[in-house]
Amino acid sequence: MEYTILRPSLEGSTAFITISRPQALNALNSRFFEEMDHYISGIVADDSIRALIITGEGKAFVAGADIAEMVNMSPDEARDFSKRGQAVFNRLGQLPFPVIAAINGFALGGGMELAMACDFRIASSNAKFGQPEVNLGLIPGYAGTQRLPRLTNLADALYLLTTAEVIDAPTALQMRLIQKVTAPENLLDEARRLAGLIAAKGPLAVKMVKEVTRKGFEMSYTEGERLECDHFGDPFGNEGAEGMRAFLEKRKPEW
Ligand code: CO8
Repeated sequence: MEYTILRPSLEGSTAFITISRPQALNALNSRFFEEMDHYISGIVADDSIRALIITGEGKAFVAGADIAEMVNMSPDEARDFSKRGQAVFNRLGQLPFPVIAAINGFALGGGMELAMACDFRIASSNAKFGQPEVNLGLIPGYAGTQRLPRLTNLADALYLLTTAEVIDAPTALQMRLIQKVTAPENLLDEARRLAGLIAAKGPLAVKMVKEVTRKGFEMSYTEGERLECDHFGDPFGNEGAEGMRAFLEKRKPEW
């Protein structure tokens, strides 16, 4: 597939996607979801990739779903658009390596929902966040109503969802919506540094810790604890044995 919106690249074991439709502030349209779905299908089984970084070109990360595409949708078409977007964002979050949102500017509506579908988020100090759907008489459709209260808390989520207030990066950090704020010029290097930290760890352990944490988060505490225990033994005898031996022998592990 020829990408017209995504600009994928690879630096060693770190994959990058730059969303590049700056003339519309990278607004998410059907074509974006087709390309993203195709891209995910291509990298999901690639064992050489240890992290994916998603960023936007220009002054926006993503300024929302494409209002021009949505304006004439029927209720059924809108529901389909929502369902399709949710499915693609779920696939993104389920990739077997960490997905880092590097938020370079506006992350509004569907853009904030995309960022929330990633595993964690770093942002440049000039990034802006918000769920402005109610300004348009809409509600979020890419799981913003569900991920936001889980990432922050019910009151902060309802505050943002009902007032549509646009918040700055320090406020988003305070709400724990994002994990780190950097100077704009350092954003991608910081994302690269984090991807590098991850790439130095046990590959199977990173994959497993993501899967267990994400799956367990959807379960009761007791079920999640059981899931962790079920998987705890898996690295013994292979990657975990090497990691522990390397520690005792005061050397770097060879994964
Ligand atoms: N969709 C389509 N086009 C957009 C969008 C968008 N979300 N955001 C910006 N653009 C376009 C503008 O129309 C403009 O195009 P043109 O040059 O042709 O007029 C271009 O991008 C540049 O934008 P501005 O001139 O407005 O730039 P400013 O710097 O003045 O303002 C803002 C930047 C504040 C970000 C402003 O563009 C804005 O408010 N954008 C809309 C933000 C918004 O409301 N986002 C939420 C959209 S709804 C949504 O995301 C719902 C998600 C769930 C969908 C579920 C499926 C049904």
